[in-house]
Amino acid sequence: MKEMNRVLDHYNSKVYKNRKEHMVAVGNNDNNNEILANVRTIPGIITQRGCCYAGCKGVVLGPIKDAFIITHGPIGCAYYSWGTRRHKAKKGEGEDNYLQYCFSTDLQESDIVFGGEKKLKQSIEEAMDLFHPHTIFICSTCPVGLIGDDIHAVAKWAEKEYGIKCIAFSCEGYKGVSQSAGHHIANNQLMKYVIGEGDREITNKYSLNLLGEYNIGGDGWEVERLLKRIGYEVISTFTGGSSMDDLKNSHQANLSLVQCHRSINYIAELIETKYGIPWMKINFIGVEGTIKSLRDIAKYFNDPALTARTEAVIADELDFIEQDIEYYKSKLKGKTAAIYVGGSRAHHYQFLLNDFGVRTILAGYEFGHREEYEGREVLPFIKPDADSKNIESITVEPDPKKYHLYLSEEDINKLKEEKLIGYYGGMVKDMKNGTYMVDDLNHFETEEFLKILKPDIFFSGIKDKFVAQKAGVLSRQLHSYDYSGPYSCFRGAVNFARDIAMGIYTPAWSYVKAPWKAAPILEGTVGGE
Ligand code: CFN
Ligand code: HCA
Repeated sequence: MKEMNRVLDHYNSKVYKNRKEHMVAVGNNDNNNEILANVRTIPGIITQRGCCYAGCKGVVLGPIKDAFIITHGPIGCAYYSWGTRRHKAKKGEGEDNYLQYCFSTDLQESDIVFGGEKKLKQSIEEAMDLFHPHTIFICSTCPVGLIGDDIHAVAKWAEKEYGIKCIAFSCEGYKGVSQSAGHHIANNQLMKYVIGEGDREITNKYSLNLLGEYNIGGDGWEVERLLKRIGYEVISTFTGGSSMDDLKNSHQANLSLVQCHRSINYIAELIETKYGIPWMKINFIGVEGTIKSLRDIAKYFNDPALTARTEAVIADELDFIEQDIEYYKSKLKGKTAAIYVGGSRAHHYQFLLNDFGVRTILAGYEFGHREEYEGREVLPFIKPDADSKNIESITVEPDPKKYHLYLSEEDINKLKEEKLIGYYGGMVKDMKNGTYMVDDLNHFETEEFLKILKPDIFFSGIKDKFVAQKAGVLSRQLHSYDYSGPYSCFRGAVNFARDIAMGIYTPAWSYVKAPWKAAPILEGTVGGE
């Protein structure tokens, strides 16, 4: 608590009051660990958050390999959302892959004054001439919303003119308070215009959608490799490495798995409502998490042969990494970490750190909602025709609203008694007393917390990486994995541990001295009151 107050004490009273509500001293507050989240950042504070356009174009749409995405706006927006996120994709037989390209209308001042629709049409003509894409996405940036270009009309024109699919996304950067709004906009359009359009023949009765997996550093490929070994078929991954055709066929899967809940839970729920495909929350970050997830999926399908294969693959994968895990545990045990990432990794990666005995002492999301911090009461998924005996400990998170479709009041009470209705999600339940949760951590607070808490590693993104390194604290990027990965599943855990061990034990640290250790520093009050 006192550490938190030392950071807050620098603020004027107004900022103090606001930022205090975004911080929780876990187990040491009168507020039941409640936190303020998903609200706008105080203007002037250097936040790490992205914008609505980044969430729509960069996060959800960007990884779809054969959609030709035009950023309607300044070139800087297009460039920001291109390349750095490290979502990977392989070009399949006869497929396109535009991931290495960055397409933009490059709006100039005169376009802002006279309107940009003409330029957008020209860009589409040029795209058709040079690349002949079957799908074009148009993504708006802030100025487009301000000048009022009708991108949806242009999309309709393109569909008619060229007989292609052209979808417009009104994801102007200023909408919402973070990238989270952009996830919604992207997903809603995919639901409306893409999902359900495919008619691929699917024979495997263990077919899956992998939702909220963007194949950063190859994570999705590693998950898929594992699932395939067991006998599953991944129909679509939203959206890492997927083609439009994969997404169009996602309505044919038997079950959807949700890795990043924050960016995609709405799609899982919509697919369930529209096509009756249930969904299950899983987590393939961390060895223990991966084992539990594989077992939960097997439980859902409830086939002894599949369960046996699951156990055999788990044993084999564990055998493969066992020595490395023991080695890295010996190197990392007892170290401390701070994690500050978008909307789900700040929680998921705590499990992976636990696997190696690394304690998380500070964690927060850029844009997680309260449920990602505090969790919410959830009910196990019940198949409409299932009786309650089959549900056991399946960790699934359905929409509680729909629960009553499947269960009687009596059943609900029985489940409550058996404690099968539990608390799901929420990082707070996995954080030890005496640690801190901070929402929308800014540059100033980052520096202060690093000074006070002195973690061995700070996991975050490119915007604050150098704040940490200049403070003499090892930084690893948990958005892009710097240049590494995959970090998912069993083998990814070893890659992760190797990267941290290399960072901690590099002799380079003997050449770095934090500025405040080398010379006196001036201290002042932020916001000046
Ligand atoms: S890949 Fe995901 S896992 S989608 Fe989301 S909430 Fe971002 S781009 Mo950066 S790394 Fe991050 Fe999550 Fe889901 Fe990535 S923690 S901030 S919008 N995110
Ligand atoms: C985004 C994308 C981002 C940024 C990463 C970072 C990503 O929010 O626009 O700040 O290092 O993962 O690429 O989250």
